[in-house]
Amino acid sequence: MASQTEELSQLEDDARAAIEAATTVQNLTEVRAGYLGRKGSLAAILRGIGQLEPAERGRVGQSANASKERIEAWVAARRQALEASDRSANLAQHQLDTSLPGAAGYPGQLHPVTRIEREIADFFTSMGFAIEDGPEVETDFNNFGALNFPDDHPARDMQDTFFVEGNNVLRTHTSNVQIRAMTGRTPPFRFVALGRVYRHDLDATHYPMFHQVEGFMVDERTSFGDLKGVLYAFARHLMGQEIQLRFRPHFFPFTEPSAEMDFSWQGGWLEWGGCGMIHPQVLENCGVDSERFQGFAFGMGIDRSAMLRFGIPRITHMFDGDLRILGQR
Ligand code: FA5
Repeated sequence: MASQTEELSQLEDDARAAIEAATTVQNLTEVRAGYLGRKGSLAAILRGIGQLEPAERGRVGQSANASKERIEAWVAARRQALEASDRSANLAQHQLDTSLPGAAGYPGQLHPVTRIEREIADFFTSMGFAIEDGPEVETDFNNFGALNFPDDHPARDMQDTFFVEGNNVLRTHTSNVQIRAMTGRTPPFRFVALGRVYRHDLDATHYPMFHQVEGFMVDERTSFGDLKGVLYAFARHLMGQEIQLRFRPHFFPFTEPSAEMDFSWQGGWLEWGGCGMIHPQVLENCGVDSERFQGFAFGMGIDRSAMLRFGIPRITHMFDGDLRILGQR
């Protein structure tokens, strides 16, 4: 009996020293296994209990259990101490310097087309034009018929139309707003309409979805001179005083006479838009007395104005989502 008790006491002393000496949690786990594991020193002592007098067995067993509990308690305390010091070492190593500046965010900004659109709206409202709106899915009548495009007239081919269900189209120009705004109203009035339009078209200066600004004014003494004055002022406001401009005669079924306007671009000319005096038949289609009133109208490409302003060589660049283009100031 005495020898087992001594053995246990020696084992506890050794275990305690080994536990205190453990420097890592892994190390501690190995030490614990050496004393308390199935093949450990305590198990070896317990295996010897069978040879003792029956009276002794209980007492030695109890002492062994008490030793085991003490050793477990020292292991748990040491583990806690080691884990805490691991955590502090970790924190010290990966210290967070809260005084450092944060990562720079990418500031959002408006699309070049939106910026030009807002400038255009400001310019025309300052000249007394009111802003009108119209739908992008439009009836064939408002997009073509009321604008004097006969049903089978080849002029409809001028605009590569996307047809949608029913007798509808994706509007090919903002001129549909002329019909909507004039019908039921009595002149004088001046309107601008800005928005998306769609055509089956794609190259460096054409895109299937693009933007136009439509402007029109109807009064008793409106002339082609007024139209030219407004367009020159508009172009210079948008593209600078130095911009070179030219008018060319053209044909549109809804204006008479009609013209196209170009601006200087990469050593040549780029078509900016169409214009003319509103055809008397279009005025009549909207219930406006064409004997008494005349009007002018124009429809200019906004995307092309943005290309000029921001030096963008291809229209597709504006819709590719490339931040080098979109991030320009
Ligand atoms: C028209 O759309 C007429 N509705 C303009 C008009 C209005 C004339 C009122 C008379 C009175 P046009 O098809 O030429 O016209 O287009 C006008 C402008 O839109 C073009 O000069 C060009 O700047 C722009 N544009 C036309 N197609 C595209 C396209 N696929 N991509 C980008 N811009 C385009």
